[in-house]
Amino acid sequence: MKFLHMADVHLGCRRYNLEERPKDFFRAWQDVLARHAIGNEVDFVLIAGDFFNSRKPDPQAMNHAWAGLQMLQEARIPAIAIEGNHDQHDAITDFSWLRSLSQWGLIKLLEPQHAEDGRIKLTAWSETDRSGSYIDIASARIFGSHWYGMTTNHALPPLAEAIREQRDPTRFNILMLHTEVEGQLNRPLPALSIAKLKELRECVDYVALGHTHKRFELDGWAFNPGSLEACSIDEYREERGVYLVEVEEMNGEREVKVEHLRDHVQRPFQRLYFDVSGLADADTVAEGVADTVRRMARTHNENSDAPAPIIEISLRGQLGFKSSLLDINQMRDDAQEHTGALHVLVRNQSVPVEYAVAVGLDANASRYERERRIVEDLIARDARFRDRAADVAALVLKAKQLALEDEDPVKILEMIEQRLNEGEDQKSAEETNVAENEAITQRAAQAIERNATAKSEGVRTQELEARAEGVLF
Ligand SMILES: [Mn+2]
Repeated sequence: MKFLHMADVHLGCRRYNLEERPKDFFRAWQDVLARHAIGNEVDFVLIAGDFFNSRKPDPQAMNHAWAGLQMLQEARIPAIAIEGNHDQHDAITDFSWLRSLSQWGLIKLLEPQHAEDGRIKLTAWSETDRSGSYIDIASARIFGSHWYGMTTNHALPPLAEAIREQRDPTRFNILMLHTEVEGQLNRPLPALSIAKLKELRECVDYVALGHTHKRFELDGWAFNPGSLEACSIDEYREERGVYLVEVEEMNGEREVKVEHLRDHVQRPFQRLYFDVSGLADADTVAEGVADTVRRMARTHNENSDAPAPIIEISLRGQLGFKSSLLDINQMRDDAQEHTGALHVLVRNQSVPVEYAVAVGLDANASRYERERRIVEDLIARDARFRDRAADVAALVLKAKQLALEDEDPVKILEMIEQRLNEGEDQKSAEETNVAENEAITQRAAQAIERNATAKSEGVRTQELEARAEGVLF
């Protein structure tokens, strides 16, 4: 037995409002079907949720769905689907487009029945009703499920109990499940914990996951293929594709071969970074960006069949002038023209220099050191204190410490005044020194000048040099 497991097809996804984007999702879906489902003569295709990008797909998305499902039907390959969060039925009505596709014979939508007492009832697929919770195809028994969102941890035990009763030990039991899994999205409260998922282990031979748009696998038993296309540029680096699964039974031994295929047609993405720190004006930034594009951007050959890339240019660092002076559209148009990209996005993620505090602070710096640096940077913006920002920062933190220790406010004030005055005294002393230094320098300059004059006048140089030395050292 052979089957193809995909998820997150997201037909109708129109990111960046580009005409071409929904077609990208269609091309990926069509290519996967032609090459990996029909090409491998699989027994069935699993679509583990988010077939559509929306529960109300537009007519174009419905055409795309129909065209692909038609291909499968002609090849006599059944498509088994469950709902995902994007195409889940609306609670206020019994109708949904996935249910309609199921009624029309284009997919088999598997849905458990939820009884009022919290128990789950699983019914066998009925070709007359075109509905059911599980179905037998080839040597597999395939169970569907709903999208449970944040309640997945609670929904799973009753589902597992129902599967335990309905599983067929002579078959390869598959559960299709659209869910976020612990450890994959770096969120503090994952919908499904690994421990809860593993409770299914004794009754399920293969968990066909969907939802997370990147490939991951758990214990060679639960598989998440990733989406077919990158739904946003943030996903472009992720590994995504479909699983081709082969199950062979020989003399009571079962061999399961799972292969992740990623070679279907996809829109290429590229992300470039440009650091604006220290650049004097908008023209310099524009020139720098243009240079980066010429050195690093992928260019598209009009004569090739490969799809043109979507390129994102991200401006980073500290911007030393008003960001409104940047001509973002000009940068975008220049990059577009140079690369022949389908689309160029220029995102200004730089920080205005006046807001940039504690830049370059070591990541391991202590809390005190961080606080001190931030206060110091803020103080340094005030010309009156710029020269002694470090001292004033220490003073601010000292005042804070005293306040936290419930010191008398009058005493804190006295301490501040005293320290500030000390600073002033020191400053005036420094100013005196500067004045003295200047006077010395001036005298030295005069001496050298006299020396030069004297030389030209033929006066004995040595004597004058000695005189200059007396002044200088
Ligand atoms: Mn999705």
